[in-house]
Amino acid sequence: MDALPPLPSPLVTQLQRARRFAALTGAGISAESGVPTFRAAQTGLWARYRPEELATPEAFDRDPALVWSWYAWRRQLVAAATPNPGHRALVDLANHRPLTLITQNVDDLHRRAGSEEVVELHGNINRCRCTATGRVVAPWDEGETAPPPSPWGGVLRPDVVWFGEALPEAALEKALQAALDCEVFLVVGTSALVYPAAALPLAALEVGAMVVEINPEATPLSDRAHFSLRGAAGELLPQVVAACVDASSQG
Ligand code: BV8
Repeated sequence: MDALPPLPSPLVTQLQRARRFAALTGAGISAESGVPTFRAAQTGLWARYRPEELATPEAFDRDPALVWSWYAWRRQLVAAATPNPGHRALVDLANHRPLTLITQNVDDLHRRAGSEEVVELHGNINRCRCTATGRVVAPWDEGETAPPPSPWGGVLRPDVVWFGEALPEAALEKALQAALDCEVFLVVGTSALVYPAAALPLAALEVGAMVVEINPEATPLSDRAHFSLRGAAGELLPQVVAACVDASSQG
């Protein structure tokens, strides 16, 4: 891998000074682990569906077996994936600085990388919940091609937040508090299109935090962020974290 260009000196200076960090991650941080991003073309069977058409209560009500199979396919993908240097860099940052790690991802890769506290805004694909009682169930018989019956009446559904569903209140409150309290808000691998998650870096900007975006492509946040670094999370995040924790790092 070619040597990365140095980070802008003003960014390094501020990263070295900062003591309170928050990070919001999206599907892009898991791309280098081989997990397709939410909007990248779905492969094979799923090429003809858009995620927004499957990740909804209406889709589940209309065709529970189709939606259940989509999640079973994604669970297999995620189980075969391993955390990458981007996930591990955030573990390293949390070992040196106070960090609130907020993720939109449901793939559990932050926890598998070693992050102990992860604010899961959109749930977790490795949990299910009962449609009748909301009680969480794990594990369950994955051999089903349709949602298995739950022990409490109703059937099982993935314990994730679908479009049109409210986010878990406690998680959203904790994420907003972190956005308002942090000095540096890292925004990694998200298209910054889905709300209310996409509002978090805007809240951080409002209170004067330094917002740093890491993404190979521009997003609606790019022009508002103090720094928008074009590149892959697996490459840039270790470099940014090294600047945060290594006082001797040269900018
Ligand atoms: C809500 C979990 C209100 C499921 C997800 C009309 C009707 C109803 C709601 C709405 C509406 N219009 C707008 C809304 C609000 C809606 C919304 O924002 N829609 C968008 C599309 C406009 N939001 C909601 O519905 C939310 N709920 O508003 O409820 C409410 C309140 C009270 C009571 C009742 C209701 C719920 C939103 C959550 C939906 N669930 N996921 C599942 O995973 O199956 S969203 C899903 O997409 C992801 O979780 C993620 O959050 C989101 C965005 O995806 P990203 O993570 O950003 O990934 P994406 O593929 O988009 O982008 C990847 C990025 O990575 C790219 O920028 C790419 O360049 C970059 N990248 C690629 N490789 C790399 C990389 N970056 C770094 N390194 C790399 N190597």
